[in-house]
Amino acid sequence: MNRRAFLFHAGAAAAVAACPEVSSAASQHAELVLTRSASGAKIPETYTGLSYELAQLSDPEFFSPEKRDLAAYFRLLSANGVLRLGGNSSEFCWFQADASTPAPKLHVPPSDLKANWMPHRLFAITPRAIDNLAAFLEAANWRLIYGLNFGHSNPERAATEAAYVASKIGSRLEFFQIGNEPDLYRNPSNGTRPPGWDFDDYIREWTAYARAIAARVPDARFGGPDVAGSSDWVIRFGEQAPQLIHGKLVALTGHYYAEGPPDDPRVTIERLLRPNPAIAASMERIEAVARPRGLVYRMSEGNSCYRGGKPGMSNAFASALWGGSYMLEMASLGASGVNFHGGTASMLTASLGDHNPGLDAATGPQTMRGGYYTPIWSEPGGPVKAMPIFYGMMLANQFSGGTLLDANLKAEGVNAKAFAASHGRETRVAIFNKDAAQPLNLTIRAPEGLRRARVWRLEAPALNATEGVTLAGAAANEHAEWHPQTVDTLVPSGASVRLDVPAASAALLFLEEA
Ligand code: BDP
Repeated sequence: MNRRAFLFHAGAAAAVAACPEVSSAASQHAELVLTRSASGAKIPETYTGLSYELAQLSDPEFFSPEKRDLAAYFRLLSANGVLRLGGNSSEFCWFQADASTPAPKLHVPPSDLKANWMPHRLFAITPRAIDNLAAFLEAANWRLIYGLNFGHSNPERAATEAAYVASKIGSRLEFFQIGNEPDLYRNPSNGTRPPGWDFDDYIREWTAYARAIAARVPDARFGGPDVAGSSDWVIRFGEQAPQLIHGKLVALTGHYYAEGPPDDPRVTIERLLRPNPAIAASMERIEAVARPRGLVYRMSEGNSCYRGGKPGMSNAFASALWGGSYMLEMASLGASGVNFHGGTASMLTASLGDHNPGLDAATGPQTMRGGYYTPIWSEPGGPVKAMPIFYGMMLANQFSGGTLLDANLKAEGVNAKAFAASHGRETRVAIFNKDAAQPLNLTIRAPEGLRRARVWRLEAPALNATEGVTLAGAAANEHAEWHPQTVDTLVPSGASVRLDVPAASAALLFLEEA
């Protein structure tokens, strides 16, 4: 099966309304009306997340309290974020409890190695890596979703690893996941299970693992199925798993890569920024199963472009507008969180069977060697750096803990999205003008009279700029120090305020009630 068959994939049906009569520079008069939402849905404090390969732990010092700048970057992104560990590499990781623990047998895929996109080696995880991870999470004040090997392991190994993880991570452990993208296991490019292996096999095997883990860790909680793209698997899992493990399932999870693969010439910034109606359609089906069962849905791994990202897009400003807007779109559809995938180039390349199609397709010389979508750049020996998408995530994170408002944007012919949430007497409004050419001249109508309005802007020299991205006029330094530098003040008139949002930029408004 082709990854492009993703249910969540940006489909050809997505279209931006074209407006040929309007000259590209003309400012579009648009209106945004904010109203209290009947649902009054709250965005969790833990909404913002990052995802890393589990194999990142094969270097026990990668997540450790000594990584002060990395922990500071996590804190800058969110005061209460969630780190998810998993990815393809998790199916090749094994917990080396002590020197006598035998390594599992390396699974060699039945198909041609070159055509197989799973790792081709094992990664040992030692107790020291988990101890360091616990201290890192403490320093960052983040929580953890831990993904266990389900590809090439057994319930006993998983239970031993889970018991150690639970004992060290304690209350910072959100839940365990078992397996990564099991809906792709039977594909030849994956080869984790034989062709014909299907959901019924999955849920049977999954239950055996979950029960073995619960026997060792009585208060263990679980999320799943962490699929690549099958909403049907999410729905069936949500219907069946709760009874099978008696209330220990807390979250439904799935992945979302907007585009891919990077060597497909049709994968462009323009296509990335188009609206994708399939997101809302899938979320509606999933929420209908999740809500009545007291479950939440988290997008546990994803980014702008699968197979390691596309240079000039995934590491460019376009990804910031896409990522920030996607996070808030998912929040408005009821998601409990979003984890964007990243990490070091070597681990992300290993997760793909040492393929690096992004680098192969690059048109110019590249400073990055893979993993173009990573929100935080942290290569061995180098400084830690925020990538463009990080700033889009920072903007979206300002909505964490807020109560969603309905944001009705009328901006005909402009590819723009708006979201709003109230935080006590302050309303925060995000406007993403993803249109490459048309600025927005916006009138915003708030539900209450306004006293003050401040604006942070998310900007860069161009959509494909890989440098020079700023939020509120500032970029973070290598120690993750960032302070708003340019904060525009607007003068409200009653409950309205005017705001210009240039083409290819975003704005975050802080509206204070009178
Ligand atoms: C996902 C895998 C992850 C990969 C990523 C990618 O879970 O390990 O790194 O895709 O393709 O399917 O970039």
